[in-house]
Amino acid sequence: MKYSFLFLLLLAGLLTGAQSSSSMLSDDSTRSIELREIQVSTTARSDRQRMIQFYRGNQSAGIEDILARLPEITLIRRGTYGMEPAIRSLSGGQINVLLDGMRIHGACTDKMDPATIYIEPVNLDEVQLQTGTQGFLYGASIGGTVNLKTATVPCHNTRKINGSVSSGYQSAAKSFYESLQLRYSSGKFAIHSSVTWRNSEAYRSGGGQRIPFSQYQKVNYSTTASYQLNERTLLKADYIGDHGWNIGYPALPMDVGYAVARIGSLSLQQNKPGQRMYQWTTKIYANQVRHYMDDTHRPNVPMHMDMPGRSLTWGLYTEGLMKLTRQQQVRVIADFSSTRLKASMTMYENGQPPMYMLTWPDNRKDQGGIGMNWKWRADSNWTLQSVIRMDLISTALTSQEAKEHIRILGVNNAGRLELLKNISVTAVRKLYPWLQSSLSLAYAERMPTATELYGFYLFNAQDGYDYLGNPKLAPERSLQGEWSLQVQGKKIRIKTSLFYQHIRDFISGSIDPSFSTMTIGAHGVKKFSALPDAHLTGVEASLLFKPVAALDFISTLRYTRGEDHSGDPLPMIAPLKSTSTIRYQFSRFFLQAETEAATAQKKISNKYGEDKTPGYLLLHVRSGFSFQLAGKKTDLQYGIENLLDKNYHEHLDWGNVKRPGRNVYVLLRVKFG
Ligand SMILES: [Cu+2]
Repeated sequence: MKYSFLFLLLLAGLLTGAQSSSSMLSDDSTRSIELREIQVSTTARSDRQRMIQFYRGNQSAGIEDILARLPEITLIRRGTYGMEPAIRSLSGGQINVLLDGMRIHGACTDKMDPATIYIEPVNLDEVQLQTGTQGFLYGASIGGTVNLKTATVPCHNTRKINGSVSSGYQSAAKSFYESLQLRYSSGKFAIHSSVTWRNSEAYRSGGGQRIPFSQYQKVNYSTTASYQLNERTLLKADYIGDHGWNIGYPALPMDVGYAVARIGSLSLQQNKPGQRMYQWTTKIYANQVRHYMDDTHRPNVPMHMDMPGRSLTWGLYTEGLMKLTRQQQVRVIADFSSTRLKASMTMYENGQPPMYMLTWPDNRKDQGGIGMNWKWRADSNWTLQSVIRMDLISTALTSQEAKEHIRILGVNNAGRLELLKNISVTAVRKLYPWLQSSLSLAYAERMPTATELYGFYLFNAQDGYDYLGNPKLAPERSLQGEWSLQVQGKKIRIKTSLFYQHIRDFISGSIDPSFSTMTIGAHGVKKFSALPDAHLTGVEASLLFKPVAALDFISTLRYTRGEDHSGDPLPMIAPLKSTSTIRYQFSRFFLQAETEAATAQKKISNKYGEDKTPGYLLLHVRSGFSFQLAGKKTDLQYGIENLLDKNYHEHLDWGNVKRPGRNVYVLLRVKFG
């Protein structure tokens, strides 16, 4: 019975797919947080809009602070900057991190540069987050997708330059934040540019100790130009440049001397191009990341090393949303991308000639896929949804030198060709007008990463082992389910989700005594291999309560457990964490108080060298108001984070490096034009 139902769903999905149609991205299982400032508040305030202030508590904060507030996301921290996002404890190659639908591969073998660092919150429009059961529409993944959507500027015939200038200061790291935004539009043409500069010194942790090598400096600039070809068609060109230098990573043995990313794209957006088509976007893009690690500022370096890396990606996709019937819609996507990676290490030992080797032997990954999200509102109480994705992925070593490196691992032909299949079905049932239940089931696969396939003596500072790739690794496969309940009242919304995930051929490093270490002081060599299985179970809950117009209360909670086949806890699993915010808004003034609490994490991975992490409770207060300054609309925001100056670290913080202590911040923004 169950199976025939599933089969019917699949069949229906395939049939509608042939006609190319799909479902809205903003469905129940997608969490998207709009961050754009509301210019004119003609629309009713939605829950999502009510969350805006919560997610952007501190206007000078980076993307990472916004992501950290999503209950589904945890961040693996190796430095103040460049924290690596994880969705429900899955990270790296298990999830997709996209910028406006574009793939970007970091150029650092030590994961210092996740793609999230290239978007400044001033340019961010929306964080689209899809968890495991539906998160593979844009690419094979077992853990989901985070897509950071940047703001677009509508074409108006204003012929006036407008924009804003912001300036901020934070006391814990004596950091400065300066940002300028400019917009211009004349009829069919619009242009939007921004530049942001951040300069942060080594911060002080709770109790007042300075954390060495926690400083960073960066400049990010972006330009978006759009031209209205006709009433329904917009041609858009985007460019983002990001330069970072002197970026410290206190939990790693090296810092970043210089890192640069160049990200460009050209897209064609059609609004209602056909009777049944809502929108169609076609985009071609290319990006390049260069990354130079530096250990020259570190004391007592046994052997100085140069470690440059680079990545080059280009790709294209076409994506559309169509309405099949009054009850059915379908989103379809076809995409291709190609990524080239290379990273090397040169070691300088006193009195010896320099030693050179590849850490990411030159490699290429080509990926092409098609995906579809079909949604059927069967009646007023039932909605059914199916996401299907197929990817053909080929990887290869691209130089003779690279092949010679990998031959040391005992593999002659390291090229791979894989067909990856991802599918999910979701049923949403309205039980009462105020109560909705949703159940999702999915099968997903993901390709091993370049590091897992071809990594060559990559030192992991967390467990102290040199890691070797394994070109023969099978794709990870996952069976997962998610059940959510949502209560929706006039003044209250409560959502809870339970999820379970069973991963086969779980990729993990295991000690290989047949290799000797390269890094001085390393405990040994681990080779990536597949554990028979691992599983993750978790719960998330959120509460939005608005008793009166001036008051908002928002609270979130999350808890995840992960174990491998032998019952040992998986590494990098955050403990129970809860955040609560109360916000009072009166006219142009607001006052906000927040708590952030985590329990101790005692379920630790000894194999991965983890230790127990104590729990903590933090308190933040924020306030702000707007006023006219010389006729310009001005916002002043200020607050104190970690008011109690708690000396703490989170379980996902490598090296137990303490987080910032009491931080007083102030931000002034003047709008003009
Ligand atoms: Cu690096």
